[in-house]
Amino acid sequence: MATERTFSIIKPDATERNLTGKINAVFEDAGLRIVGQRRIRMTRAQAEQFYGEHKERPFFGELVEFMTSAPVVIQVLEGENAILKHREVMGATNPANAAEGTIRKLFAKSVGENSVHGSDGPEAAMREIALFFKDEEIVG
Ligand code: 3AN
Repeated sequence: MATERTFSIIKPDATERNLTGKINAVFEDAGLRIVGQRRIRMTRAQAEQFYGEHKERPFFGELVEFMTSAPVVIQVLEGENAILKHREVMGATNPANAAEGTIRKLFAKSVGENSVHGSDGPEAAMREIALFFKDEEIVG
């Protein structure tokens, strides 16, 4: 298995409820190392670009509003098989379908306000990391 990096966002519904530390503990307990991290207020332009693949979906406007409504914590996570491991600990997009013990089962409020984002594959991970981090901000 290869060491991988993936991109993570702790979303507004989670930062507003002071859940950053609890979510980071889940990542670290799963063997994911936080090698880059910054708290930002996402701009509308950043959110629209980041979620560009969903722009025709009915929830796009709501998603951009939500992601810009409060600070988010953007992260680069590193570890063996990090992309899949991260998706596993996040749980299903809709918390109603998320497995016991996953972050979305524990914390998500709804399918939209679902506490965390994680890249869905190696290409997305590279693209998403490059959108938000300079190389020197990632210290492995
Ligand atoms: P995931 O984040 O699990 O990869 P995607 O890529 O299908 O899920 O969706 C991206 C984001 O869009 C989700 N994290 C969620 O915030 C939002 N979203 C997805 N489906 C819906 C929906 N039916 N209603 C509202 N927001 C949604």
